[in-house]
Amino acid sequence: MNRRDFLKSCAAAAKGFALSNCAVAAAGCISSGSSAQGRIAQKRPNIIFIYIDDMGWRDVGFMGSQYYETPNIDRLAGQGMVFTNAYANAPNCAPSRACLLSGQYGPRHGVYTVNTSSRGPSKLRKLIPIANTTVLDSNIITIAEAIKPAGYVSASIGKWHLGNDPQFGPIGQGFDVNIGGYSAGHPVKGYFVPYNNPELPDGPPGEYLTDRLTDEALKFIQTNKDNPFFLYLPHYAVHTPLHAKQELINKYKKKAGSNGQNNPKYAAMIESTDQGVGRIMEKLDELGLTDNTIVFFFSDNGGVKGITSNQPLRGGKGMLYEGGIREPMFVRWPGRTAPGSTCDAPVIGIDFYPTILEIAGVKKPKGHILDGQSIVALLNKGNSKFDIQYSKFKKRTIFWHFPAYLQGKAEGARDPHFRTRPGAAVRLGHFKLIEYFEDGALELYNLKNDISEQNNLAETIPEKTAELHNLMIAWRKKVNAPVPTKLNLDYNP
Ligand SMILES: [Ca+2]
Repeated sequence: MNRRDFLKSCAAAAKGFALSNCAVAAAGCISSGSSAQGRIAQKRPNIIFIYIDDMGWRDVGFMGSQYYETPNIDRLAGQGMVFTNAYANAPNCAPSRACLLSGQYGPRHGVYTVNTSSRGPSKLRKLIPIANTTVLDSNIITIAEAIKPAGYVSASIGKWHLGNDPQFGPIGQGFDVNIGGYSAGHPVKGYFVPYNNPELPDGPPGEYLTDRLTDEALKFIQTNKDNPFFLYLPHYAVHTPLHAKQELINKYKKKAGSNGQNNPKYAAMIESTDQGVGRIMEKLDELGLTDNTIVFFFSDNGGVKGITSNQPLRGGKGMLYEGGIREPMFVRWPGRTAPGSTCDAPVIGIDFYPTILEIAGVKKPKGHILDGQSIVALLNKGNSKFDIQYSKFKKRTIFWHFPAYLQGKAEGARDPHFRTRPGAAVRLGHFKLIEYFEDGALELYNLKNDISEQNNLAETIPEKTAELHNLMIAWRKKVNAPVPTKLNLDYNP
């Protein structure tokens, strides 16, 4: 079923006809036209997905930062379950978002990187990389479209980075509200008014973008307090440019750095983001929505080397090493996630789509491929399904496919010219294999005792290397993942 047919069948369901394709689990699936319907619909939990841009694994207090101050985020994390092995689907922005919103691995939609896949000096690129797609195909049924038949009103407030409305922006992709989302991957004029954002009218002089997005989120929650809502809140923060409020910058200038984290402007941006999270939680409390609202917290790729430190992880944004893809992540679901609980099972961006479907009580849209798995059964350790699911997640393979060049010199990278050359990665259990397409080189790491990926075991444990490489090759076949093989005639290192 394509997207148009899916939406048509949902419209039919809304009128009370064939419900099967939309899988409405209970009555009251369409948002409240009356207070009685509203009460029924409110049984479905609200979903808030806080998605920080470029935030590294250790950039929050609950993950051990001693420099950045995130008391609100930490409190929220402490009321939920923290996932210590959570991954972005890619080491940079657009592909991670495309995977999250579609529930599909990169080769299904072709969004592999940001802008062109041919970044960096041509003479240093041995291969012609796979062409990149910069918009998410509008025929793909996004999370917002999938849960709409259950009565969810959805908003995307913040960065989109996958094309423009009316077709490829949030509205084109099924959100009811779009505030600030278009093709840009960062605030083009900066974080203070004027924003020059076609989807965000400027506020008063001095207004700060992170605060404004929080204000908009509060308004959306207030407006939709009586019906189930899905608030996708992809903050522009903490992506560059590093613009922050002066009083916060001054505060961090006086504070000693720790563990390689010492940038006052970046710290100030993180604190403004944290204040926004605090205000959203206050709003939920004020409206009595806390118990019926599930909050996700996640980032789209690793912290940027030179701005923050991802220690003890190797590398940062743009790399397939852990520093580029491992993210701070938690879920708070009152009554479900035990306060202070943690989970070390690897989870990845494509898992959120099926997770949100399960929360919303909606079946997978017919014909839509989902590459991830719902993490709902992992959220409650007392759940009878927990042990089975936990063991499944610990044993499953997850993949990254990055057939593109990302320029830039950065500590932790494999070579001095590129953060990443075309390559791929797979994780199974504690082992992770990285393959480089230019020369076929393989790196195998045991993350259990080498989280910093310093000890390449590819030749020490050839049978494990072969096992993971074969899994990667089989997966590429399954998802039609293109591998660059054409030589670049300009290559002259
Ligand atoms: Ca990013």
